[in-house]
Amino acid sequence: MTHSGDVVQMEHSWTNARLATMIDDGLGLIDDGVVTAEDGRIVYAGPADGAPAQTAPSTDCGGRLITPGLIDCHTHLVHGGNRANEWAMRLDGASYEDIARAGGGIVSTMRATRNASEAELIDSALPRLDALLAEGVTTIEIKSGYGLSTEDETKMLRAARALGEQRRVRVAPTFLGAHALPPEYKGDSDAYIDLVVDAMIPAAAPLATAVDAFCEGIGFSPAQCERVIEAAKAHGLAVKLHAEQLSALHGSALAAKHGALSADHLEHATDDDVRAMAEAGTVAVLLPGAYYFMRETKLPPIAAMRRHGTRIALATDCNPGTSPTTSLLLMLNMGATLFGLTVVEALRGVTVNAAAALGLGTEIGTLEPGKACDLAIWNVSDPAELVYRIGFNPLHQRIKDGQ
Ligand code: DI6
Ligand code: FE
Repeated sequence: MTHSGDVVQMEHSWTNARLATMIDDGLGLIDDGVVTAEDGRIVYAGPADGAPAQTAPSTDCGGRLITPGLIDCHTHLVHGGNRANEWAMRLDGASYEDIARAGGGIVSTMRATRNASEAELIDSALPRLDALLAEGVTTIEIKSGYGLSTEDETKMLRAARALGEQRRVRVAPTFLGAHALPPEYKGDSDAYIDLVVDAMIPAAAPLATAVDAFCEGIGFSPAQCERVIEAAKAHGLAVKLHAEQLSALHGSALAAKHGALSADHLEHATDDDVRAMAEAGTVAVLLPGAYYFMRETKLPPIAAMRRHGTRIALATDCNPGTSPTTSLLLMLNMGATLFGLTVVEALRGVTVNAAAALGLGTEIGTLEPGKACDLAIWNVSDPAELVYRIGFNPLHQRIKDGQ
C-alpha cells in the first residue's frame, strides 16, 4: 500500500538471520531466525521453523545478526557551539571544576545555546544525530539544560522534538533545567530552583516526558533536586537524575526513593545507593565516554550492581563538555574495557535496559511481538564483535517502525 508517496509494505519479514532478542536475562540468541512486522509492529520474532507461513515480501539477511534498534538513553545532543577551546585548557592543566568556576563549562555552552535560534540548534544537532543513526540507533533521549531560562529551555525541547520529525528516530525529550546556575542568579541557587519548579516545569511539561537534575557539588543539592523531582511528579513527568559523578551526595538513593527511571553516572555511588536502586527498579545508566574524557579513575560499583541486581544501561552522554562522542558502539567497547562489563551486559545496556531507563520497556528494547519493529541488522554474526571493535561500524541496515 502507499503512504504519502512512499511505497510502504504493511507486512514484511526478515529471514535467514541470527536474532539477539534480548528476551530473559541474556542475549536471547536464535540462530535461524525470522522477524515479521505488520504495520510497524513485530508480530513474530523467533526460529524459522516456528514462523507463520511467509506470504509477505521478505528480505534474506544472509545469516546476519539482528538486534533491537539501539537506544541512546542519555544525551545532551542539542546545544550551541562546542568546547574544544576548554579541552585545550584542560590539556594545559586546568580542571573541569576550575573552568566551571571561572564562568566556562556548562555556562559557556549556555551562552552559545541562548544565542542560537531553534533552527540553528536543530541544524547543529543533525550531524551528531546522523552519526548515531548510522550506528543503528533508533531511539534517543535528548535533554535540555543549556538554556537555563524558561524561553531557552523550551526552545531546546522544541528543537529536540523537531529532530524526531526530521529523521526516522524516536526522541525522548527530558527537561534538565536544574543543570547549572545561570549567572544572572548570582549564586542564589534556591531562587533559581523556585523558577525551575514554579515556571519552567509547567512550561516544559507539554514538551518533555521526563525531568532530570544535576545533583552535584557544582550542581544542585539533594534537597534542591528533591524539590525538582516533586514538581516533576506533580506534573505527571518521569524522573531521572545525574548523580554521584564527581562526589557521593547519594542522589542515586534519592532517585530510587522517588521511583526514578534512572540515576546516571554513579562512579561515586555506594553499595547502599545501588541496592536502593535495584529495589526501586531504577536503572543505573553508565557513561563511559564521560569517565574516559574526564580521565576519571573512580570506577562505578559494578560488582555491587551485579550483587543487588541493579539493571545497567550504557549511553553516550553526548555533550560538549565532558563526553563529545557520537558513537554508541564506542560506548559498548568502553563499557567493557573501562568498566569490565560483559558482552551480555553491554548489549543489554543499549537495548532492553536503555528502554527501561526511558520508561519505554513495553514499546522497544527487545525483539518480541507487540513491540515497535525497530531493528539493527549487522554485518556480523557474533554479537561480541559489536563490543570488540574500536571505531569500526558494521551496520548493514537500520529499520525503524518496520521501515
Ligand atoms: N554531567 C555531565 O557530564 C554533563 N552534564 C552533567 O550534568 C556535563 C555538561 C557540560 O559540561 O556541558
Ligand atoms: Fe549528562
